[in-house]
Amino acid sequence: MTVALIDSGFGLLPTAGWLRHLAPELDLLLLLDPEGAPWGPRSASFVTDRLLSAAHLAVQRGAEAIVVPCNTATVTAIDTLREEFEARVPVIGTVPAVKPAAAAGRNLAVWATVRTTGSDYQERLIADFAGGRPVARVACPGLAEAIDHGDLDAAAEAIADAAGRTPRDCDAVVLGCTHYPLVAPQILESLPAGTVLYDSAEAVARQALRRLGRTGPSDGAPGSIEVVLSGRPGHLPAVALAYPVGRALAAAAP
Ligand code: DGN
Repeated sequence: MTVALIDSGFGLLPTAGWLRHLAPELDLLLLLDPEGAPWGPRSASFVTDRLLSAAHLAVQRGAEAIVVPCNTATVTAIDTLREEFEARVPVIGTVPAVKPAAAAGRNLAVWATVRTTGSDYQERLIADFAGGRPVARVACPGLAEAIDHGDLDAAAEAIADAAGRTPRDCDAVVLGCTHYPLVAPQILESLPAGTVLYDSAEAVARQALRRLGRTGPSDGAPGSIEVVLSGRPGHLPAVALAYPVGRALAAAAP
């Protein structure tokens, strides 16, 4: 069974890592869009077009579920994607983990791309789940791009800038962009000691397995990992190896 994961870039790696960990027998089709990245600062129609064309390719290649480990794409176009595909395959999106962070009674900041930060979707999420607590919205321009380029100096600059705009009384930061867990240690270093990070990767992987009816223990031989880059077959780009989950997935790819 093939599960497709679609993101502009390496943000799909943490969710792919969880799927591999929880259900190693699944075949994973990783669709990255280096030609169109970054999606965070783009228009809604641009992001929607890139997402739909990747999803069409995924279904042509036999994907039996479409996972979108990308908050930007989800808040922009998940309804359109569902209208087009949900009758054929389950479609699983990703939104910032505001709900579990607020349920833990924390003072939150949500770090995300410019598009997610300005979205009505994120505002509804906060209104519905933050229980009236103040939530700081912190856009992190440049951070996802720096991660995709393996440019840890540029990432450090973007992180320091976002940390400087995060209120000091926040004791939890929700990583509302799937790229950011790849630099979680650097983010934690930039924040006051004791700050807790929340991300959605494990929950999204578990939701995908539930939608596929796979709730029991895994069995069978490890599945394949295939990479497609903006419509062309490819390998996981070498800079993915800058991140532990990238190295693990590259090593697991047959
Ligand atoms: N990984 C995407 C997200 O979760 O919003 C953002 C990617 C980007 O291209 N900026």
